Amino acid sequence: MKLDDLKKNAKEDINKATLIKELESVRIKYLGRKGSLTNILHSIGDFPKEDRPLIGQTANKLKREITNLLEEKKKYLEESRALEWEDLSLPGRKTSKGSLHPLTILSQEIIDIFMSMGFSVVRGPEIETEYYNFNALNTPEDHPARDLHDTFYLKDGRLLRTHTSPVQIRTLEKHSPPLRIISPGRCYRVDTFDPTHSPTFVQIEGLWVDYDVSMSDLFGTLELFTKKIFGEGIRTEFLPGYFPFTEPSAEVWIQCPFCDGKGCSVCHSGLIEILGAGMVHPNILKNLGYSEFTGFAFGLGVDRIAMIKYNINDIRLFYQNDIQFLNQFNEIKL
Ligand code: FA5
Repeated sequence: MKLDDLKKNAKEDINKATLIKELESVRIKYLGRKGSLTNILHSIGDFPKEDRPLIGQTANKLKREITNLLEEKKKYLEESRALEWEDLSLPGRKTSKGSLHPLTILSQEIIDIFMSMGFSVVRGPEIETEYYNFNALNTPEDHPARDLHDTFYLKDGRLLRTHTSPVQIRTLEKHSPPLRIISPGRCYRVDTFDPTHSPTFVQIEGLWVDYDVSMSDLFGTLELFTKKIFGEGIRTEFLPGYFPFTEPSAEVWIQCPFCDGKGCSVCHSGLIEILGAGMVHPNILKNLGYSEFTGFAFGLGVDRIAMIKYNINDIRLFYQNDIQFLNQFNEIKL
């Protein structure tokens, strides 16, 4: 066969091939051990001596050409086969649905409850100065209450806030009463992990300052809040408390859902403390120039409320990022 004819036939065969196995047959036909081009290359010695170099060169060039065409076609067939296999009618792959963290979900629910009572939301920094975290809140350096609020200090003397109460001062410095605010955010303390304590936790501060706000307004507001968040049947205890920045002070404790108030390894006493509160200390209002006003404040622990509401007996679960635990909150809609 003439090389020109062989070239033409090989090109036609390559063009016609629609499957990779057909292409392989074409390769064998021309370039295999007994292929027609291989035969020509093997029989060069049979040609007259003077023709051999030209025939050899042309045949080798043709071999390269056919090899390249075969490669190109193979690539093309592989790519189109990949497309063929993509069955667009198949249902899409299911992506797993994420969810908001339970503490975020609950914070939002609590914010909504207080907003419905006319509170607006303000935010404060997590890195605080000693002044706002302690001194401005009637807690000077040698005050014993500081022992309960040991925290993490930065080299420059600032600290990770131990509660959201500094926002009370920051707000009153900027805005004069009457005002009603809540302030959600993360807090830090050198508290060892146990079922109800974590070194980092979420609080929501509340502050209501007006001309004649009283302790009964505080109780009414918090009672309405606990009923909205836990339901009408919840047993709430208002117990006396102590905070340097409120006078008088109170704490709200909720019956432990894990032992029905009998006492267990989570609560020890049958009750779980969810918040601290009280009437804003007159010194604080006086220092800010608002002596004619009264007010109440509270700081509630979102983690503890989440434990009770979602029946979670260990606060650590909120901070372990266990996907199975977090997935349970997928269905809770804000
Ligand atoms: C305070 O932090 C006060 N700032 C609250 C306050 C605000 C009082 C305004 C008066 C006026 P206390 O240390 O009790 O108070 O903390 C309040 C709530 O935060 C607790 O009831 C608890 O629910 C939560 N809490 C405190 N420490 C932790 C902790 N280590 N882990 C989880 N929750 C905590």
